Amino acid sequence: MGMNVVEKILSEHLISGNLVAGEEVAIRIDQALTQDATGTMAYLQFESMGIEKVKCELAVSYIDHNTVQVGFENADDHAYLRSAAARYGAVFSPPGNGICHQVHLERFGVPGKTLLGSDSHTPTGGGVGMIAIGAGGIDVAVAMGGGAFYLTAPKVIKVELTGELRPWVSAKDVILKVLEIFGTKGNVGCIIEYGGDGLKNLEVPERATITNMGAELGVTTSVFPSDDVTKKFLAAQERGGVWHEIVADEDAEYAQVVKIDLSEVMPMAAAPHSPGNVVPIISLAGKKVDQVLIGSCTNSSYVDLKTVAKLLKGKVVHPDVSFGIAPGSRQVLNMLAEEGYLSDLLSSGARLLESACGFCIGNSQSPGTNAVSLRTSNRNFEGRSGTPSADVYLVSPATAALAALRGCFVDPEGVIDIKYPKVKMPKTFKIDDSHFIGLSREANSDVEVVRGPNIGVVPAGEECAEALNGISAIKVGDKITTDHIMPAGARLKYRSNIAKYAEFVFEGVDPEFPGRAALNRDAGIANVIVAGESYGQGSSREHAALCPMFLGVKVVIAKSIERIHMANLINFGIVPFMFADQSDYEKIDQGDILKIKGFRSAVMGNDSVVLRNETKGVDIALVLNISDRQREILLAGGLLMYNG
Ligand code: MIC
Ligand code: SF4
Repeated sequence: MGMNVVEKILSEHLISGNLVAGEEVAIRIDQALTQDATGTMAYLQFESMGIEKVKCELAVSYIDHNTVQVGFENADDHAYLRSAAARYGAVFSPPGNGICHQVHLERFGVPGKTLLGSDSHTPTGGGVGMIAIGAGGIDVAVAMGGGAFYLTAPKVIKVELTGELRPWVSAKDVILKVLEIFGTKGNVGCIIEYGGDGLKNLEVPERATITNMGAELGVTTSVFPSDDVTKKFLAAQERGGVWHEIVADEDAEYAQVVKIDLSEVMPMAAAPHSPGNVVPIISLAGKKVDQVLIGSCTNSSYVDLKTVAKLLKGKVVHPDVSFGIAPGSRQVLNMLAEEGYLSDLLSSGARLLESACGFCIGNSQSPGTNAVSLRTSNRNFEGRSGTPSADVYLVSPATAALAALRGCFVDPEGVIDIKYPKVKMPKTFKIDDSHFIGLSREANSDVEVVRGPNIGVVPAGEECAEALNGISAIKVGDKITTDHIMPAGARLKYRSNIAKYAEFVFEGVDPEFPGRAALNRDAGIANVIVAGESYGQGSSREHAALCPMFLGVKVVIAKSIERIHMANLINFGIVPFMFADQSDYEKIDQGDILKIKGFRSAVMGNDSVVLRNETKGVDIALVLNISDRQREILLAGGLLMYNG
């Protein structure tokens, strides 16, 4: 039987288990990526494992999230990460180099390799034919130490692309179409593999936009084959030597095949407040816009920004619009500058933002009260921009540029006075690796790791207790994202300081939660989080498990939990139960006393799980659908304790 691209790469990396959808398998990781917001914890955990040096082929430590540096904390984090990279043999990408996913694609991505990154948009690497997966920092730390990564063997879904995109329609519209088809929930345990004739019409940066925002589907990752288009991209990055072909066999099988004719895709937007809330741009035409921001790891490539520059050349953006651009990398910014496109953008009224996550993570450029903001990024969760009342729409760079010009949503297909500039890929990119530190990847045990006052310690987990004596400390609804659980933006600077960061758990949902939870914890009562569907959507930030653990959360009971968050909960000893019958969600209110007699034994898998709601006098059946290895981790009180 023939193999698809996913099977080809995974089978070459398989350490244990069978590649049968739904089974737990362990794979070897070739490359690891961290960014500063999750990287400090990842490196602190790496250090606490007592590993002397990075053992996978390549680890790159990027600084791209916390670059605002209000106060000493961010700079302390940077110094810690820079010294830790030198000490343990990782490559360090300093602030200014660009957004991790864009830079990794340009300079380090290799077809057929596995990449594990402590960031949910790591699947961007699927654009060059990698199996690139987002995970919690501790899983990445284990991989950097040469350990395996455990995942559920995926169900592989083929998205077959035919035809060619029309003018004004771009890769962003394709992934929005995919989101419209699959939605943001219910795709756990799947990998999307793109194929079909239409592939030849999609360049690598376009492919990367598609795999990047595949994260919003909740799939494990997305991947494109490595073909002539990939070869051309790598050659243009002067890395042609790493290319080899990886395409699906003719008789490869898939769990499901979905067809998309690229010529039928229309300009789209994800409307507030979910990337899955997809509508055609034409339905928004005329709606007033206050802010337009172009950038983020989804749409900040050279071609993206050049398209915008060509559209805006010689014109001035609407006076009511605040317009910002954040080129994804130093390479992109330098090329735009050298070729004059940056000047076109600046003359049009663009505010040049740092080549970093910036507005996307909500640590700058928050829109005004009730403002309408158009962004080319990948997430528009309520409040993520820093302004809870703002309406954020996710769109393509071309759609964003037109809105900046006219001050309102414009249906591009109705535009007659501006011609769509079809920008070609450059034959060569501007290569300058001089700003990376430690490309030799040699560890140096003489380097002293710098630990400023913002660098905390990793809190220890506690062994699983015999019985659960708990309280429903908070009850939340469906689609609670990690941004709800652990806000980023202004709070990002506390990522290395768990005790401080824990003061902001559920800040935008229920600011009283941390105080209440800490009181329960100190009284010896276990905190339980009760949630609806798709709990923990979004980011890979393990702080969304680590900080609740610090506040004494022992159990989450939900209708469903997203993949990365589920793994993070287990890694920090929080038991992720599901309702056996989803309607039992109604039988628990906040403040109810909850008990499980044989808690430890239930975690072991010996007993069925019955939760007693003492306040309501009812029993509720729960399920714990995890592997034996995960049960052991929970019993030990988390992965660090399990690894000893
Ligand atoms: C995000 O886009 O939400 C982030 C910030 O990049 C996160 C990582 C983090 O929280 O540090 C992600 O996507 O994993
Ligand atoms: Fe950075 Fe935004 Fe990409 Fe996350 S989604 S890595 S915050 S640019």
